[in-house]
Amino acid sequence: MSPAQASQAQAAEAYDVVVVGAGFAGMYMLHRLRGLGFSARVYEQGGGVGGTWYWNRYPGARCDVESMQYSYSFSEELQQEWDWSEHYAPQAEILKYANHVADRFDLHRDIQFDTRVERAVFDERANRWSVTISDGRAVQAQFVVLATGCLSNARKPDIKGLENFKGPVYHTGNWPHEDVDFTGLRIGLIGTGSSGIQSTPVIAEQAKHLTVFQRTANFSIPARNAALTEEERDAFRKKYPEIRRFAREIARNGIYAEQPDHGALDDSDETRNGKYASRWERGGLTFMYVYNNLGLDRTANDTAADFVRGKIAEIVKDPATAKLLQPNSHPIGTKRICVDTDYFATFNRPNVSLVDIKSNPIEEITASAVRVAGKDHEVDALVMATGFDAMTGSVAKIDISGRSGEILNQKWAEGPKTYLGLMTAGFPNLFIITGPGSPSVLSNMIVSIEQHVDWIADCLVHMRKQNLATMEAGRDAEEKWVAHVNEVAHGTLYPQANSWYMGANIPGKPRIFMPYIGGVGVYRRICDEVAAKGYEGFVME
Ligand code: N01
Repeated sequence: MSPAQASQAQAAEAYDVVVVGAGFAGMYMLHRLRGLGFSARVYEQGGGVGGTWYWNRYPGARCDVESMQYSYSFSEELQQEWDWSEHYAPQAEILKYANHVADRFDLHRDIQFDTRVERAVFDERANRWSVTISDGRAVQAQFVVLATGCLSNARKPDIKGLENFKGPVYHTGNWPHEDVDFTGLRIGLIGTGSSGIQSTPVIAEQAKHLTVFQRTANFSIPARNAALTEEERDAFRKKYPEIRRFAREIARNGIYAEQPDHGALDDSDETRNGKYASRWERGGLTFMYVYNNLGLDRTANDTAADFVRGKIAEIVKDPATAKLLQPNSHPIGTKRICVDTDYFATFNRPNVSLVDIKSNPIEEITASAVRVAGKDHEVDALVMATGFDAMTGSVAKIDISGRSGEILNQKWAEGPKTYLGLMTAGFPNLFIITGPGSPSVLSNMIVSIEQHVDWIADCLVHMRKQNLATMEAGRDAEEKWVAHVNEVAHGTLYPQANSWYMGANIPGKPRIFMPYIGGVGVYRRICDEVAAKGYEGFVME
């Protein structure tokens, strides 16, 4: 290196850690790093913190995990002082909470907004990452943490003629920041996952007419959302130590709830249906926890699926519409179960219609209509509730080059490979928060985020103490972990669904069950044991 180059290199902006993304993962990572004395810079493509809650502003957007649990646990003061207004907080309130956290812990000063990370290249001689950001600069860092989110790469489907549509086209995952008023308009909504199911009843109340285009009918459980009383909040707060410990160590999915102790077929039909009915009345994701084998045994699963199909038939007055809304293509729970407010009842409204695009796919979108089976459904605006390139989509948008110039997108072309979901071999000092191969999207995300951030933080402290320059996943450990993740998944019913967990919603994406389904408690113990054994399976130098 010439003296000029050396002084230029010295002048380059350098940090111990670059964090990509200022959602809940990036925010907490920054907080921990600063507390440990590491220099860190966060780059965030949005104009503010909050990640998924910054982008997903569609009508009816809420979390499907109760807010008292879908919240940070790392600060006792924070969890005691914040008042959630409802059991399931609306998007705006969760975003307000994210901003409150950023203010309270003074995070903004180390976050650069409206900035994408375009490229990250590992320099083997210097053991440093060179990170190119969208303003054209390259910054240096010893470590890069991808806190890019699992459902952050919104996907507009490739439907013939979409570019010819004259009205506005919205995507639920990238909703405008200003109010969108559907009053007096005819709206076409494509997609019936969680986003479509949450937005349908709200749009129906405003629109002159709403036409829902359904490819796959989905299971949905009523949320039974309600305001939280001060007594309920108090009771929760007093119980937080137990709730948080349970969520981290015992619950499979990081949610404090009663755990089932027997299978669906162990009960009589009458008892079983009584239990389903009481869960249905209670509402929420925990519908699936009534028995311990609903995700494992198809016959057991069918009993729960039949119950929900029966409820749909009870709610929806037109038998043909009810039949279309009854899911039959996958076992219940193997696609993310939805949680709704009045979704099925919305189809009883005179201004709502359902169009089956499974038997007759959309032929074309014209300037003013969606054409199905030769019929033009006239619409003024389109809402795409068509989901995300999940788990790997946002990582893939960054051009990442590791040891010997290996390209991450090429390495993952046949499916993502990681060790513990935290690192991928050949890419030293690059961590992923809630990456593929970890419980991630199968869990209460904040529980998984905190676990990963704490594990990474401990690891960086260990490296600093031991004066280690690099850490990376060992190839053998990675192969074994990938095989284990697959084996566990294939012991369940999950791979039977064409879900985004499987990459099945993206044409050409490899069909691999991406998250680790072993449960957050089990997974945490594995990660802790690996660390206790001197980061077994990782190569540290
Ligand atoms: O996306 P999805 P989402 N033509 O992928 C359809 C979380 N989340 O945004 O099933 C026609 O689930 C697609 O049809 P099919 C939650 O984890 C949470 O709703 O592929 N249709 C499907 O119906 C959730 O699981 C909350 O046949 C097309 C829909 O679009 C995840 O985010 C709220 C199509 C996409 O459903 C994703 O949910 C919202 C095409 N070309 C989201 N392409 C809560 O916390 C896709 N579809 C409550």
